[in-house]
Amino acid sequence: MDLKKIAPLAGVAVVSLSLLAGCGGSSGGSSAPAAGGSGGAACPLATAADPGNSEAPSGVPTADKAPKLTKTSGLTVAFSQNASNNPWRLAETASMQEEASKQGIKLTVTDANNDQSKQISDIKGLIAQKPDVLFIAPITEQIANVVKDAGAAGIPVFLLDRDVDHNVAKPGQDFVTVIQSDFIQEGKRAAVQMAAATGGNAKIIELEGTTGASPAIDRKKGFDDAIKECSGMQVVVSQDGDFTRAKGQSVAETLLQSHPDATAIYAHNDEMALGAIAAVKAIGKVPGQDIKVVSIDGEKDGIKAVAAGELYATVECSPRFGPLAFSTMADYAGGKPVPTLIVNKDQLFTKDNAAASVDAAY
Ligand code: GYE
Repeated sequence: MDLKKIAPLAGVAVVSLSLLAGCGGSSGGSSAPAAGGSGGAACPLATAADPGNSEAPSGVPTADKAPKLTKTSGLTVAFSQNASNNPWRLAETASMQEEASKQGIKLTVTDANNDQSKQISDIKGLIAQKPDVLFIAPITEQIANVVKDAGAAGIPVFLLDRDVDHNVAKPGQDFVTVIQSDFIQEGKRAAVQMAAATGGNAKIIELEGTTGASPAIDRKKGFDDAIKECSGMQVVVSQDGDFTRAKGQSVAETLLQSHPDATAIYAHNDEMALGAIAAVKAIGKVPGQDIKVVSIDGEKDGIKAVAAGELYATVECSPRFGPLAFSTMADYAGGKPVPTLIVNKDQLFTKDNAAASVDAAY
């Protein structure tokens, strides 16, 4: 959630939104004692506690100008999913379907196969069907125009897990709200784990999520900004791995070759981290020892890799949107004020809780 993207509606002071900048939690790193490895500069992050979730955003406007939802029963609801190529996406779709069926709501789901132009045509097709409500998990911020089209057609749109460009589609106006994790904070939490893993001395390969996707933009910002506190930590190269295991593996293979001095990998999701771990093994190095890996999501295979010591930590980003998505929709239908930004709370998986967390994971 980048401050720049929060379009202040109707005179809401930007200053009140500055709490969103990702400095939440109880214990930051700045007052922690200096650490640092062999001869490296002091790195306060290396001994900092997990900063935890950011504070709940305050001063967020409510969705007053978006299309209204007056129907409370017999709703037709559609969900434009951007891909089904990883456990996270499958868990999100399943969570939406479970909640819809619990409530006796028929949910139409489209799958864009990780293709932006397909998602745009999927949404155009759904607009033509005139559903009462449209949930969208945007592939990138660039699909804002078609989000705006849905709003202009009078359909209340709820964005799930990723945002769109607010210069084009205005929250609370063109769409009702976006429900997501605080990705900047996730990047910051990952940075603290990386500093702990490496003693604050690391040459890092960064595997970015899909270019233009809001979690890729914000996870990069949160991490890169946080490690500025530690001169011994540098991102030596950063490249798009498209949030997939296969691309994560092939990009990591190339970057490990071109940067043989790399000692760590920060991946914007577990799938890319798991691909990267395979790439590390392929060059005869030991993940968790020669190359420390940190990522985000908390999928089952990721948590297993933490338990096995191959992944140092994974910051949770929950895909289980169903209950909150449908309760937010019900609030909106019932005329309750709905904020234009709703932020999930997430935990952290480390070697201390990984084994015990595997069974409940997706
Ligand atoms: O981390 C990733 C998925 O948008 C928050 O997208 C989501 C991200 C999630 O493909 O694994």
